[in-house]
Amino acid sequence: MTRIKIAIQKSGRLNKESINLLKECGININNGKDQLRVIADNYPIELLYLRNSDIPAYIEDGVADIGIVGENVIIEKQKKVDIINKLGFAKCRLSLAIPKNELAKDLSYFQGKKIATSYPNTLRDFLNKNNITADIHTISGSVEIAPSIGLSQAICDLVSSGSTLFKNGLVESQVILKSEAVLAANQSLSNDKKEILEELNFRINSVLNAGKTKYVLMNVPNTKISEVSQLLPVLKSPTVLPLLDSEWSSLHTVIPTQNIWDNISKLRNAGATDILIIPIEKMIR
Ligand code: PRT
Repeated sequence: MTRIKIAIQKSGRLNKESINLLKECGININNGKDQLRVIADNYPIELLYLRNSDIPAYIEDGVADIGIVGENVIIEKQKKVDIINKLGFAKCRLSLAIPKNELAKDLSYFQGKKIATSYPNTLRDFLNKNNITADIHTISGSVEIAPSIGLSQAICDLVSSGSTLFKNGLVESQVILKSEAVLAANQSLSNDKKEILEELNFRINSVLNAGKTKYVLMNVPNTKISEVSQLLPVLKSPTVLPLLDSEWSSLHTVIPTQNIWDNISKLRNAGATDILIIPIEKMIR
């Protein structure tokens, strides 16, 4: 039987959400302690637990067929893999940062400066594209302390909340790229494996779409149904069911989680009451 091999991070920021996503896709993952390879018993997939930074090379080489990995790592490692889907977690940006008392009005500030980073390839490409020549100093960790110990005048590192920069007296000056976890694939998968990947990606989309939306039920006076319906960013058209009280109806629909409170306020103002907001587990489209 053909199985697809998926690489996921062994431990670190991507590990938990990668496993959760596969579980949400209905894949049984029974992890033994310290197991580095796990075969699912209800889906043709084998999990390989690897380091995030090694995953792009393993996918390119075909050691793994697919993988869940930070997009920034694929770019930095300059590996040729296909990005199949963006997964919406581990969001961050790779940014240039400088001591907070410095003023960098534009990129020319970095001309001739020493910049510490763990992302030399991405930084070099960015500086070359912008005709800036700087001294790139590659270090493998604790990049944020480089300016305070006199190692560099600026840094280029991943930022999510910004608190690490703040704690180290640095400010973000320029975003180089935005990244999130992605599903990536080897560029020459067999047709059998492509089929397995297609089904997996279909399930992933159903999980991701469900997270982006809520199921909403509300009571609406019959005289207001048309007004309320016009406010709904619905899939097709809302479901309207009669209530025992013949002057009222129950209206069911799906609305985006983003800006949900703005939408709910508009619905209330238009006459909807008793509004229930319910999570959706999967959305098949
Ligand atoms: O060892 P392995 O190779 O498996 O993992 P890794 O070295 O890649 O490290 P890990 O697990 O820390 O990060 C995995 C991936 O998570 C990264 O490649 C990114 O794609 C993503 N990610 C998202 C982040 C962050 N957010 C992040 N904030 N990776 C690192 N950071 C670090 C950053 O380097 C800095 O030190 O967190 C600090 C900044 O965070 P804030 O919140 O203070 O801004």
